[in-house]
Amino acid sequence: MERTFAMIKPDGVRRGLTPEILSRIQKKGYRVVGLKQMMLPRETAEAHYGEHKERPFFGELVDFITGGPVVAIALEGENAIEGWRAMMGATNPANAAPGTIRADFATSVGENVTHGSDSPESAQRELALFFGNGELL
Ligand code: ABT
Ligand code: MG
Repeated sequence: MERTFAMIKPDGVRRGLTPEILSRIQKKGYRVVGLKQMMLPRETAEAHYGEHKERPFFGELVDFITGGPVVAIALEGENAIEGWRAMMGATNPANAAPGTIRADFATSVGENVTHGSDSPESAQRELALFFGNGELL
């Protein structure tokens, strides 16, 4: 069993995709062990995307992710980190495989509907950033 951090980004929430995405998670069989809709404080967003601090798109990225409510989700399941990334598809929707969330719904690299941790280290770091002690089942 593995845990990962998933997030529905502001574009996904704004477009009413939350039920569709939760439905896909449920059909896949992952257990939702944490769930909340929230506005991201700027400090949390900057910490979350810390690895991209020096990239030219960092400011835009933080503006986007703090620009509306997100849905933070903690998932548990076998191979959940890779499995959830596979369900999302490639970062750039133009390269995302058919049937993935990004192929079906994302409009651009910057607004790509969902997030998923990319390694066990990221998953642990991001779960701790978004969920406090006692918030996870
Ligand atoms: P995240 O789930 O947001 O981390 O996306 P993913 O891991 O698939 O992709 P990475 B490489 O981590 O991108 C993080 C965010 O930065 C955006 N981005 C990325 C750009 O806007 N331009 C770029 O050239 C690149 C490489 C896409 C991701 N986010 N959002 N939202
Ligand atoms: Mg990433």
